[in-house]
Amino acid sequence: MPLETPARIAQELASHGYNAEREAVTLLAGASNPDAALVAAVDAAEPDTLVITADHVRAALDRNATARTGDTPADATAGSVPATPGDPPVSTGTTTEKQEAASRDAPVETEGSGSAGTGTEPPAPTGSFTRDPDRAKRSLSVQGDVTGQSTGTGEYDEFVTVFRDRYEKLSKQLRGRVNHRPTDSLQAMPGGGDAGLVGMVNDVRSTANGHWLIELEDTKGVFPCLVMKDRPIADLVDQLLLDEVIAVDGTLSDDGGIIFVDSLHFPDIPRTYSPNTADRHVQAALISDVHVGSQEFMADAWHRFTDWLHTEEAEHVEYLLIAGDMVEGVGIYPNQDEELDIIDIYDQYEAFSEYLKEVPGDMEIQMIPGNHDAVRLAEPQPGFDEELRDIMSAHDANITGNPSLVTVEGVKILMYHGVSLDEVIAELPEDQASYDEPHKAMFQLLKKRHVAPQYGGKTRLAPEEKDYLVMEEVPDVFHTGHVHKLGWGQYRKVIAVNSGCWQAQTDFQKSVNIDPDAGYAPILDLDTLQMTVRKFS
Ligand code: D5M
Ligand code: FE
Ligand code: ZN
Repeated sequence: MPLETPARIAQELASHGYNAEREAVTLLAGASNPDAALVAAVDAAEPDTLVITADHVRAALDRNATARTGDTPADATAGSVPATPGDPPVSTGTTTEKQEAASRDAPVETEGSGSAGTGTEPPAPTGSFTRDPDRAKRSLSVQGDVTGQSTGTGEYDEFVTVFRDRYEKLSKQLRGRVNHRPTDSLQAMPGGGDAGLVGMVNDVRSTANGHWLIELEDTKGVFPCLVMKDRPIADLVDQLLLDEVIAVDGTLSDDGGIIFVDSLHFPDIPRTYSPNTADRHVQAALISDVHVGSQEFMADAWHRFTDWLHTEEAEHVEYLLIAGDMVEGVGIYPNQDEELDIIDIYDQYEAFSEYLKEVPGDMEIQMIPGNHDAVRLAEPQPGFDEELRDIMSAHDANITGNPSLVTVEGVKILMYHGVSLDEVIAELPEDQASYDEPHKAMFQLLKKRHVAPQYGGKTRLAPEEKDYLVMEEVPDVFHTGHVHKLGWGQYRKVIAVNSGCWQAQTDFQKSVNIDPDAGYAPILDLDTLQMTVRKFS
């Protein structure tokens, strides 16, 4: 079997239990007899080797002239990537502000990748592209990860604690905006004066006259706030979700029993926020929802993606961030088993691990779980347990919980799987949040400074000592998945990206008209925060 593509080579190595550096795979693909070169490289590796490096391959090629020059003519396609359908430029770039145009060309290009071997001329083993080998320049650290920190036992008291923490953190962000009086002192105040309140939205209902009554709760009690329907701020009421923390300013009614609201504030992203950027030209691929184990998992698109990662074009893509739903899981939705390709959850992770091995071994991988993964469903979700980490160990990925604030070369990327997006989209008006523009739903979460404000619907909350779901820090990039729709945009200089999926439409999705954006990889320049989307399907 000729090994014609980098992904095939990576797969072949994976089947021998090896991960490989990108340059190693390129060198192997460039050898005129890649099969022999691969065997020689594996032989050159020490017994405890996990990653086949470019040095292993060079050593093998030097030693093994057969592999380098090829006694047998190489297959016609050897060393080149098969033609890909001439994909049109990605047209789903639903950017709202100045952004890099969507991908202009087909994702997989072999020209210049140094991987083309003709079989008649020995390719120079060092002629492949060289990536920045200086790992010292890389940095990736994680904050706000619940993994190993979970204290929750599910007692009622803990729900009180987590909500109190949410209130404390978000009210701190809002205190400067209004002159907050705790609800008990508001109750004691005479009517008619100015009043400000920071509170959690307890209830929103319309009055008989069409005005809005918002009940806000602080640590002392609840207080009713009335927004008149003819005020411009009445539009903001549509954007409210239960349990989010807001501030209002207004006047107390004559009897002192209600606030007539003049202004309403969300914690929000400061308008003056200036994002962090990396000090060098380096990129990250932001993906999610791989769903290995589903019959609809798009293996071919995945292979094209990982092939591309091995090319010169992807030279600067040094990080791969995966925002949950690695596998399809078992028993997630009714009748899901009818569409399973792999029925055992551990087998699904084994298979996922094999696909992950196609990713160049010298890329850094960061992953968090989603609702299809084998961790608790309630958020914050801890990272994978030891057993699953063992299964996925070859790539030495950085595995943390959902959500995680990941700082990559100075750029703060908030990764969250995105289950709350279903809720935001269901609750808010179409122009504020929809499946076609998932980034707009993300803007709402940024505004509320919380990844899953509303508790009790689809989003399950695990009671913890603190609320891990609050955005205490402003992220530079907000990366989610889950809704299987590609969308990105900028909200007050913060880049929001929903990364699509690698699963074709399921029967359920067909039945409810969800048309997934499958097989795309958003690529983010960490030095400029420009986005490009590449299509592999
Ligand atoms: O869900 C992908 C998207 O599809 C997300 O918006 C939820 C929705 N979805 C998918 N399957 C179902 C079922 N069976 N019921 C309700 N909503 C569903 P993901 O969980 O990432 O596969
Ligand atoms: Fe998913
Ligand atoms: Zn999901």
